Formats: sequence, structure tokens, C-alpha cells
Amino acid sequence: MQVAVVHRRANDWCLLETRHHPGVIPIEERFPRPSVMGVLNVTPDSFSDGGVHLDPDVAAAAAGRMVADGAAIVDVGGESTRPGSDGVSLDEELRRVVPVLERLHGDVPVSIDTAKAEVARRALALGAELVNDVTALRGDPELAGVVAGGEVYLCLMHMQGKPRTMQAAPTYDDVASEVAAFLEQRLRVAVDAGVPEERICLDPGIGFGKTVEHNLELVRRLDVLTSLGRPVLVGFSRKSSLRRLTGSDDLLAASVAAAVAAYERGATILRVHDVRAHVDALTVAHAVA
Ligand code: HH2
Repeated sequence: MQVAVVHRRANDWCLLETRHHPGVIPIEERFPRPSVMGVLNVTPDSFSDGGVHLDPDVAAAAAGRMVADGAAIVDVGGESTRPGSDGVSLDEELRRVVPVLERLHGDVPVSIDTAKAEVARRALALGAELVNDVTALRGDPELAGVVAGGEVYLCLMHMQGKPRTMQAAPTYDDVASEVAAFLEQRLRVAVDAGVPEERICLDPGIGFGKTVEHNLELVRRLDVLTSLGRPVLVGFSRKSSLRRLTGSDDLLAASVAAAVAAYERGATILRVHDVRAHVDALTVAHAVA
């Protein structure tokens, strides 16, 4: 397959080259707008589904249900990044995710939510087609090479600080333009490392070193991110800002509203826990649009 590789330099778009990437269609074709990414945390301590999917058979069944409900891909993660979390060892992360990936291989389209090159390597060998790195290639110097060497998509996410302390005092002069500048720089790092640009999507990192108002501003001004020319992924599902806004512990309606708002402002992929409700809502929002 022939694909054009377009790089952004200053304010100009320029066609730099045309490359062959057999077998991998551009991310916009693989994930038309809107597409839903189901969240499957294989952790004891995640935000909202911690402990639910620790049994690999239970996790695999849940992933199958997400696809049946309309998810385009299921994001499997073995390390919680909730505020205050410390991270897990490589062995522990592999112990959590590999049995799940083995059960899903060939049946369910999978994304691996990891910052570790070795976890990504094992996941790709077991069929994962997207690497979702919340550190945007800052966590493990070998991850870019693993992604560049595989036929795989990449999500680069913005985070201010580290999960342990990121919610202590998030500060920005202009959150939308600072997040956009960061993502543009990480996009360039990924492309320079050999990851084809047409396989990359960008994510503002809702809740990762942001106040409620920062998160809302990022959705409100999502055009600042879409103008970078890459598909934007937004993960607002069940995040604590929604609880702060509504005062409710049931975050389903709030999550759906946030996803629809993000879609209407240009988001392509919505990362969500409750797949069915989001697919229905986005189907209607898309039909109206
Ligand atoms: N949010 C979480 C984890 N991974 N990846 C992307 N690209 N975007 C996100 O917004 C995002 C992410 C955190 O949410 P969750 O998976 O529910 O919780 P935890 O990190 O505690 O497992």
C-alpha cells in the first residue's frame, strides 16, 4: 500500500516522502470518526474497574462483550495510572496482561496500554495492533523502536508530572496551546524514530495533571489539537472530574455526555468503560452531525 507521509513544520504542511507500509492502513481508515475503544484494566487498583478483570477468563469474556457492543478495539492495561499510583514492575505487568492477550489473540482487536517496551513487544507478538503510551515515549527509551519496528498504531498522550503527584498542583498559562505544543513535539519524536505519522493519534490526557477546568477547556478547545492534523483520542470516561461536576458516584451519563461533547468538537476515538451506552450515544450524535 502507498501512503503519503506528511510532516508539519512551523505552520506549513509539506509532503516529505511516500513510503510503503504493507499491511497497515492509515489510522483514520482503521478508526473512522467516531470509534470506541473499550477499557479493560487488568489491575487491582484502577480508577473504576480495579479488581474486576484480574481473572484472565473474566477479562477475556468482558473484552468479547465490548466488541459485540460495538467497540473498535479493546485497550488492555496492567498498570494503573490513577492519581497517586506508583507503577508496577515489568514482571507484574506481564503477569497481568499476557494471559489475557493470549486468550484474546485472533478474536478481539487489542490495544496495549503500557509505557514499557518489553510489554509492548510481547503484546505485539500476541496480536496487539495499537500501543497506547500515556508517557508519549518518555517512559522507556526502547519503546519507540518497538513501535517503529512493528506494524502497529501508536497513541501519544499528554501528562503533566507523574501519576504519583500529578494532581497536586496542575498549572498552565494556556492549557490547550501547551498540550498541543507538547503533542506536536512528541509526534515529531515518534516520526523521527521511524513511526509512520499516519499510524499515530494524539490524546490530551484528561485527568493527567489537570484540574476540572483544565479538562473542560481541553474539550472545549479540542480544535487546537485536531489542527495538528492527527486523529484525537479522548478518555473522559469515569474520571473524577465528572464526579466533581455532578456530585454523583454513578458516572455513566456524565461519561457519555463528555464523550459526545468531545466527538462534536472533533475527537475520533473515545476511550470508554461502558461501551454499549457510548456506541448508542455516538451513533445518534454522528447521525445528527
Ligand atoms: N486514561 C487512563 C489510562 N490510560 N490512555 C489514554 N490514551 N487516554 C486516557 O485518558 C487514559 C489512558 C486512566 O483511566 P483508567 O484506565 O480508567 O484508570 P487506571 O489508570 O487507574 O487504570
